[in-house]
Amino acid sequence: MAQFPQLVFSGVQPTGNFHLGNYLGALVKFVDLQRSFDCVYCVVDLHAITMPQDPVELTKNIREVTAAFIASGVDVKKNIVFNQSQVAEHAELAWVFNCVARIGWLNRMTQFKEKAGKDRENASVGLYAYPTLMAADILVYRATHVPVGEDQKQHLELTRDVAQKFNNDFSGSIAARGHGDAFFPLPEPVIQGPATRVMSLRDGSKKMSKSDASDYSRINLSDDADQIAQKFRKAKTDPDALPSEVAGLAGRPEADNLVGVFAALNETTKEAVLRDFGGQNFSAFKAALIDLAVARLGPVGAEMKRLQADAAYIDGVLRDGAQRASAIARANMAAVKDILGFIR
Ligand code: AQP
Repeated sequence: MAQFPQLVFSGVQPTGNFHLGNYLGALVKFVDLQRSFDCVYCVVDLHAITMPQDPVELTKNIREVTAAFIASGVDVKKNIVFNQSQVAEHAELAWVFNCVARIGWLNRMTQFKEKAGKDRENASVGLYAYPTLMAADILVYRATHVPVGEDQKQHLELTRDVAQKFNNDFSGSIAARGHGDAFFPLPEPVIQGPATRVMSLRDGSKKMSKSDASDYSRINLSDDADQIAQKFRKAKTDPDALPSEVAGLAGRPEADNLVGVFAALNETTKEAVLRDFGGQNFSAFKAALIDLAVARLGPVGAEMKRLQADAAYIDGVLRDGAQRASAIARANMAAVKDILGFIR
């Protein structure tokens, strides 16, 4: 298959309650990857409206996610940072992909089943087509690497299927226009580290989530030191001491989750954490976890607040990013139109 220049793309929904799972599952990797790759980081506001949104809150949340990117260390000069709705080619390519993807593929998507719940007939068409828009987000830049949490693995697989089917269906036209044997790369998910799936602090079997009704289930990036401490202190655990080896975490989802969070925040492994804390009870471990979390997240939250107070700056970052993103997306979309046989 053709070689593609390496490019990272990832997106975060501006749906409020930006939390520790989003931070460790996505943002920390965004910052790591910018050292070795060109990166495009997007606030996916078109995805946000697949569920009901209050317009005033949505505007605030777009700025909150952008502030979280910058406060976490994403370099907005080196990388492209923008909100999705400013680059029309995302929606345009998503339509093409709606005609490439098969209904059977979308019917298998577990996120739709979870979010639509029992009232499936009343879910928006956009929620159902979410994965084809996500495929367009990535492929409109012909991105090769996508840092995400584990929950997005299935959507990434669908993105690869869409890319492959497009390349197959239009192989003659792709070759005739000088693109070799493939127009789209098959993007690789980047899912690694001890916190690819951070779980709820109230229930170790549920993902930490923005939409959980209980604020005690998650650490928000906007939480202050007292809130972080209180939430970890109240976090569900079990009566046993911590094990000395990772195998001892099996069947103990809450303990496993807190050890994983500690390891990710401390940039180490679960093995190393258990070497230090094995045999200790949770109160000692939680005290150390609180100190670590406050030291690591406190400055990020404070910087987010400072940035959010300057809406003009954030909006300027997004506008500048959108112009740079548009230049790439427009060229790729023009090539897609030629491949499809559209007149332009
Ligand atoms: N619990 C998590 N652990 C690790 N990574 C996570 N991500 C989300 N939750 C966790 C990753 O964060 C990135 C941005 O996610 P998104 O904004 O697209 O979010 P989402 O999946 O809608 O976030 P939530 O909290 O799960 O929202 P709701 O409650 O609406 O379902 C992605 O890379 C995602 O993998």
